[in-house]
Amino acid sequence: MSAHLAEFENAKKLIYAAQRIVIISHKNPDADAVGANIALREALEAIGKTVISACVDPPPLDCDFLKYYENFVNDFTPNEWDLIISVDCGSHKLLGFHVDKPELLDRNKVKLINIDHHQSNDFFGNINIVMPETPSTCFILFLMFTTFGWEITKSMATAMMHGLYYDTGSFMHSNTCPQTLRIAARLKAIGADHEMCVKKQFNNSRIEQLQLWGRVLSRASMNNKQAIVSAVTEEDYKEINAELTDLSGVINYLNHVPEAKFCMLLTEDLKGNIKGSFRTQNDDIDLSEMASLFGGGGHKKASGFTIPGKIKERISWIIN
Ligand SMILES: [Mn+2]
Repeated sequence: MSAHLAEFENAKKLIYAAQRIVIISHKNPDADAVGANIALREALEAIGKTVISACVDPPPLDCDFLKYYENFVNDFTPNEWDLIISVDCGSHKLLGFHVDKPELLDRNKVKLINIDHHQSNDFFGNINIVMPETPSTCFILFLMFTTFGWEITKSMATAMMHGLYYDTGSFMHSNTCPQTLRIAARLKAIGADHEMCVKKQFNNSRIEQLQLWGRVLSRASMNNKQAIVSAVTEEDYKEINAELTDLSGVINYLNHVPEAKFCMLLTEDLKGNIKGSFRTQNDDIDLSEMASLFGGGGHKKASGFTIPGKIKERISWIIN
């Protein structure tokens, strides 16, 4: 990771030369994009900069306990600012603002530092601190702040812990490297409110969500291809008064059975389409290929597709 020290130094020069700085989180922001924005904002304000946090979409509710959560803006005028810093944007398309403000992509007109950890990053900044070997943007910021000798306050530590926790799936994903746990320990020692991060991200369900998950789990069955399959229909949503977002997360439970080759969850999306999601624990299966049979895509171990149609249940009885 030492190769990034040169970029850190270049970024530092641009930051100290600027007075007015905009930090952009990617569209449909998650806890890493928001946590990174908030931590960096506090750090920049501490060295006397005027800073705004910007995102085309509002920050998610699970971040509502973080400092500056209420202070995100969804518009700004680029030529009124000296420097843009994007955090966690895996491609220039995820800035969101570039659609209305194409000058954001003009490297002569607007100075931009791109801080990110996605493999897909297309190096759209004047300076690109892109570290796909790290699990989260908050992780990169921790390295940056400690390299610069900037103080990390309690509220910054909580914001960074929130991002680290989210992007490692509470340290369960394989991206949880030894340094991830060392950084988490340092943040905790500073006073990061890690219990609140857990509470907001994991112990935070609506009753309608539990009821919907109940239907998904009770219908799960293993077919003769050793795939676990379950489904929810439009009627389920209506009867429970659930929302589409209530479904997110339940597929990880379908993926808990080690004997299964993979699992599939079918959902009606309330707009006349069927959404299929695949997950597997198996290293030998490529689910992105399977999803592509239905015009979808994704990763080897997690993929999905959307096709028009309705789901039908078929029950068969046999005598033996
Ligand atoms: Mn991230």
